[in-house]
Amino acid sequence: MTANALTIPFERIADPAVRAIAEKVAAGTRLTQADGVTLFETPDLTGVGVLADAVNRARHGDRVTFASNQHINPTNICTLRTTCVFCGYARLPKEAGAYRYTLEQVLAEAKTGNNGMTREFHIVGGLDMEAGLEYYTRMFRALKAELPQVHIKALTAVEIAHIARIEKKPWAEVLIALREAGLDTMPGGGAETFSAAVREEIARKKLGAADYIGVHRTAHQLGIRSNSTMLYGHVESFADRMEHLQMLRDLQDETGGFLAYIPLAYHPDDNELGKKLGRQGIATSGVDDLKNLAVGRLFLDNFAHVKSHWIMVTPSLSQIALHYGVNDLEGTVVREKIYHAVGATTQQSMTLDDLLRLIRGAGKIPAERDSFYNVLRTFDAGGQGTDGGEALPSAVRELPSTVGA
Ligand code: V47
Ligand code: SF4
Repeated sequence: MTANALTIPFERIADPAVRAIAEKVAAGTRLTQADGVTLFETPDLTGVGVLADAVNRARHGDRVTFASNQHINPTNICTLRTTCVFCGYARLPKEAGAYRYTLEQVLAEAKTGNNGMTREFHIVGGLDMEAGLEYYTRMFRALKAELPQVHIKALTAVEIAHIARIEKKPWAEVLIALREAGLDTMPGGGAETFSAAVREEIARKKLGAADYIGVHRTAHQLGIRSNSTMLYGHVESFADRMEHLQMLRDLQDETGGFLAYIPLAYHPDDNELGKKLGRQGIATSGVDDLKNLAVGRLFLDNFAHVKSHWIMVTPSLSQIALHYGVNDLEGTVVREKIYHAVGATTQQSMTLDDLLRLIRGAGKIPAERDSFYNVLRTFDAGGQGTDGGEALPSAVRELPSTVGA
């Protein structure tokens, strides 16, 4: 789905090693893991950026999409609370601050966000022994009964494997039951960094890389599409990052089931790993954030969408990232909890006006999308949405300018 011809401004690439990679991109040759390491190592950030931008423009032109979504975190109780040392969100069952929403609480929260205009619920939580298949199937059925138009993107591969273990059922059976109850797609969380040595250090006991890939493969085979992530900026090496991206690219070659890639910047506050690394208050660098997005765009040549998560890297950096290969922004998220538990100081939601200003400020054209990345409406310079060709529900035509809480 190429929108434009690929035009690489070679004259803006200073480092000969990056130029050599640009030649490969121009020739349609796939990048290797070693190429990815070179892109991470080079001081030529601009060179990496213009290359990723050229590839992104060829696919998407100047269009930048976003979705109107709402995060719901139904439980923070998690059996891995003491071994995922980078996580500040989880609690043990009897620990202060532990919570598990009742069905009524989930429904109440679902109805509060976005003035009723939410198109997607993003539902993730801890590995809670009391939150099995019944807890989630009842939740999804009730959400679909109350808000049938809302897409349910829920449960990471790690949560699916946890439910399967509790229920003593294969992953496929769990996924089929959840889909029957209303699950539409899966988020990409839980991947962290796939390297076994890194996992041993930051996420001991967590589902391993092969099983993370295995759950996504099973979902894709059942027709359930999913996202993919990588947590970066902790103890991993550039080679670890590239091994991770290789596994994602390989599965995408096999199934084509991934919708998007979202690199997640590690936040060091209020978690054991941040203390151990002496990194309290020191988040990832802007250069590394941009490199992760750009390398994702260049190496994952079989992924259509690369998303920047403004909650994690700030809206300002996400805006700049629109010139480093990014074509999608995490949307009008309502009440994000997970990153705010570990030091994210960004706001917890963004209004539609703010999002439009941010995208236009980068010289791009904002467009609202659905959860499968179909464009619903494109915004012209005057701020009004124009239909993307499909019939839109009347509620969308009347979307208020403030969609955040
Ligand atoms: O897997 C936990 C990350 C993830 C920290 O699929 C942390 O559309 C940084 O995956 N610093 C869950 N990150 C969230 C997630 C996600 C987010 C937005 C969109 C999508 C999508 C998926 O949050 C976890 C973990 O990698 N996380 N702790 C931390 N200290
Ligand atoms: Fe639990 Fe996920 Fe936090 Fe690990 S990252 S402790 S699995 S909530």
